[in-house]
Amino acid sequence: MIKPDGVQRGLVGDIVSRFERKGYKLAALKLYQTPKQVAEEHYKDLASKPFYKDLVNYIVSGPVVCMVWEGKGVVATARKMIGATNPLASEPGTIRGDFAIEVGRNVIHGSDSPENGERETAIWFPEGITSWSQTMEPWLKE
Ligand code: RTP
Repeated sequence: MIKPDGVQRGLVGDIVSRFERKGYKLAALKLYQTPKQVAEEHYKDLASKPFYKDLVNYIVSGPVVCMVWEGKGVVATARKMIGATNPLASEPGTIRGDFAIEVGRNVIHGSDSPENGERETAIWFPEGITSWSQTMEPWLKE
């Protein structure tokens, strides 16, 4: 999920492009104004943290871009591409390392396990996602 700061700052294209160029397949994408209860459900494991309220307010402060990416090792590799939670600890070349300074404005969320990827897909895409499996061939040749 590209968080509201990433959308407002015009980073959507760059971020999508990084995952595309890596070779991952975009399975779902939408611009979405998050209802408060969706943000609370997504971050319910952090409900006892002192920053939880600010985090929920941040996520609902503007539209986010929800995405599902597919491919070999995508969850672990996406975490590497995203970088450490605190952008000051993120390596240059990662999304947070390149674009962020504040932990509370760290541009992007990525699922931390395949199981949480499934859980979060159900939260953010309750309408379901349609997988597509065409080869490149029909898009290159008439
Ligand atoms: P995310 O879920 O967004 O990918 O982040 P994460 O796994 O790297 O980090 P997590 O510990 O799950 O925290 C979720 C989000 O909460 C905000 N946060 N603020 N003020 C703080 O100390 C603090 N710590 C975490 C960040 O936006 C973080 O991404």
